[in-house]
Amino acid sequence: MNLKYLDIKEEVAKAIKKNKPVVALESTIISHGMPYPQNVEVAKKLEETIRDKGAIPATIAIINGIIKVGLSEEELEFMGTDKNISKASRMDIPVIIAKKLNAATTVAGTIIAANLAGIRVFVTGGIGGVHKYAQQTFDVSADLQELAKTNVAVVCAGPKAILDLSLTVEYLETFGVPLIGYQTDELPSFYSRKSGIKVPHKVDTAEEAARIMKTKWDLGLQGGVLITNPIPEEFAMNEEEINSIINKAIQDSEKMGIKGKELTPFLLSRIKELSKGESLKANIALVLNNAKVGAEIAKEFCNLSNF
Ligand code: PSU
Ligand code: MN
Repeated sequence: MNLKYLDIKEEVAKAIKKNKPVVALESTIISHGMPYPQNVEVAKKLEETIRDKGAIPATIAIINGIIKVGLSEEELEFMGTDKNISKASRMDIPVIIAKKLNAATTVAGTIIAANLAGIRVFVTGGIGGVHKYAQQTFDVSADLQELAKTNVAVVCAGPKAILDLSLTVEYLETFGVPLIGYQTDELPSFYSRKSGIKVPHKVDTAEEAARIMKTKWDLGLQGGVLITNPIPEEFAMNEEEINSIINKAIQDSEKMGIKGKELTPFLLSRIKELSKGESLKANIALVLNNAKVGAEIAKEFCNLSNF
């Protein structure tokens, strides 16, 4: 890897070098997942939450063609307000860098950057996955392929409920990604704690999650670990209500012919409108909750490697 493409913030680089806990955060959630000003507020609050738990946050984005690992407050603000920020998944990264452009990194993009920097834990809201009707559209997020091959653990609140959860679980199984329920037997579905789908494995503590990561990589098994942490009960949305809103949003996207990388941001913003802002509140609560768990796992993982 040519280091000229990577700029790791000093505080983050020091922590990585000393094997102190670091948690990566994505920027697509800021630039394309939430409206201003909540996006910037959440980005800052996520970093604060991780610090309060004793880990160092590293929000990741591509700015002027450089992969930045750890952003300043101004850069967070920029990612939340600038209108010319695209969305970088694996396929986009070389183009954005070569053309010296700005882009927010998706889950896949953030996993790649975290791995290059040597960060093993990454916190987000929900991952991309197999979309509903993927049998016809072939729309499967590159997030799943990245989890299959790159050694970063991702803490999320489940695949977004806009997806086909059963097909997403099948895909992860085929590609050998350990799918873990954090203190739950049931796959959480982002806005709600339920899905009716069992997770193959459950952990009760952050230490257990860290041990699974370490064991996987000690064995030379390439790829990530997906830890799904349910939204706190008090913020969970009624499943039937949110599902009917999601279906309406999907119908709207079909009518408008929205496809490819535009689809996920469109659905998230339409769901927010249709739920009168309730989905945004849930989204904020779940991602902050994931930050707490992610920081704990990062600490435990460092402890395991230090002894
Ligand atoms: N989860 C959220 N908000 C988001 C996303 C996930 O709560 O904005 C983003 C992530 O960056 C994820 C991306 O990687 O959506 C998936 O996009 P696609 O389906 O185009 O791969
Ligand atoms: Mn897609």
